[in-house]
Amino acid sequence: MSTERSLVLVKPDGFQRGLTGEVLRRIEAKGYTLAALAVVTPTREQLAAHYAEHEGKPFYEPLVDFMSSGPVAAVVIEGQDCIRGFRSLAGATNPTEAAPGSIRGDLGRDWGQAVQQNIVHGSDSPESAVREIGIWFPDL
Ligand code: IDP
Repeated sequence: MSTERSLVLVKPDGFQRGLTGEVLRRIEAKGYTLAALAVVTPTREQLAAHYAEHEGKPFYEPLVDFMSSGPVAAVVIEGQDCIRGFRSLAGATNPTEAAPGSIRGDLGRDWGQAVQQNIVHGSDSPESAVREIGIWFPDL
């Protein structure tokens, strides 16, 4: 167990629905702290870097369209094992399958769109976290 940082995004669906405060509340209630916070409308270049591992997949273009459709809240959180911990708070990728109690399970909707509009992103490994924090907060 170690203190680490993770990159969290409140995606355009969550931001537009006014769920940013609820996501931040759950992060803070869990005991993680906020190291950086910004509201930005992502550029396609930023998203290409962020989602490089998914390039070529069927949901990639719809995902970039969706993520560039409006503002997101970009957040760096800090805390013990917060990378795995936030993934657990977020729940499974598909909101229909996400466990009740998780952000996606409680608040996410699944209308069978080309892309899952699942409210939040969280880094999936220490390497991803460092890479993603560099994309969203180059000065941090
Ligand atoms: P994660 O966000 O739970 O880590 P990833 O597999 O990294 O999931 O996928 C990134 C994002 O791409 C997901 O959060 C979701 O918005 C979208 N996505 C992933 N897989 C699919 C799919 O099979 N269909 C539609 N959208 C998907």
